[in-house]
Amino acid sequence: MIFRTSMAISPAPAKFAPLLFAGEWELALQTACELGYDAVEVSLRDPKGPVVPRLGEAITKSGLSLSAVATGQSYYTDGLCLASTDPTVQKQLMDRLKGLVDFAAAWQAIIILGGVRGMLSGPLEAQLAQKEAAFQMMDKLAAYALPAGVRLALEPINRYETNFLNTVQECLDVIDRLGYKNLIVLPDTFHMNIEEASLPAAFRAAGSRLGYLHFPDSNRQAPGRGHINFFELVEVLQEMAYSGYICAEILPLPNSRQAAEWAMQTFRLLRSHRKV
Ligand code: LER
Ligand code: MN
Repeated sequence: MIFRTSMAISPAPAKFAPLLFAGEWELALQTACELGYDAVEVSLRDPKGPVVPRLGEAITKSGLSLSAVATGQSYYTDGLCLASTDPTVQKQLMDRLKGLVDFAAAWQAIIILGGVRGMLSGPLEAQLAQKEAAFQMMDKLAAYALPAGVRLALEPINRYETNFLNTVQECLDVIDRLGYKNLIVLPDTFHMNIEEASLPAAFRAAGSRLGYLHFPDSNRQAPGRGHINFFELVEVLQEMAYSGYICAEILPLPNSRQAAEWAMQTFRLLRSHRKV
C-alpha cells in the first residue's frame, strides 16, 4: 500500500517521551534521510523560538518534508491549553498556534491538537465551559489555517493522560460539530489499543476524515515490537485508499537510532503487504 513515512522528533530535550533524538535535531534529520524516511514530525513549543527558522531551513535542505507539527509541549511545559477559560492564556496560546500554522504552511504540514487540549477539571458545569472554550479556540484556529492550506488534527489520547477526547468517535463528533473541512482525526495506535473496541472499525468510522496516523506498538515502542497487528490495519487503510503519512511516534528504546531503524523495517514490510 502507498503511504508516506515520518518520524516524530523534538529539537528540545525530552524526559521520557515518544520522541526520537530529542535535543539532537541535526542528527535526527541525518538519520531520517539515511533510513529513507519521507518526512519528520516536529514537536514545537514557541514558533518564535530561535531554533525554528534554523530547523525549517535544515528540513528544506535535507530533502525531507515536514509532515506535522506537534503542539503538546505548550501544555506539558508551560501549562497553556485549549480548555483554559482564562483570556490571557487563550491569547498566548492562540498566538503560538497561529505562528505554528504559519511555519507549517510551507510544507502543508498538519498541526496536531492532542496534549494541548489539556484536562477538564472541577464540577460538571465548569468542565462544560472548558470544553466550549476549547471548541471556540479550535474554530478560530481552523478558520485561520484554512486559507493557508493547513489541516488541524484532533488526536484521541488515552484516559490516563487526559479526560478530554479519548476515542476516535469523540473526535469525529467535534469535527462534525465545527464543520471545517481542514479538521481531521489522527488515530494513534498506542492510545487506540487502550480505548477502542476495534482498531479497524475506528479507522472505517473515520473514513475520509482520517488524515494522519501515529503507529507506535502496544508498548509504545517501534511498530513490530509489541502485539498490535499492523498488517490487519494496513489492509483496512488500503481498502480506504489512505495515502497520507504514517508516523513513528515512538519511545527511543533501546535508543533513537535502533528504534527508527526498526520502525522503518516494519514500514517497508507494510508497504509491500498484500491481502491474501
Ligand atoms: C502525542 O502525539 C501523543 O500521543 C500523546 O500521548 C501526548 O504525548
Ligand atoms: Mn500520538
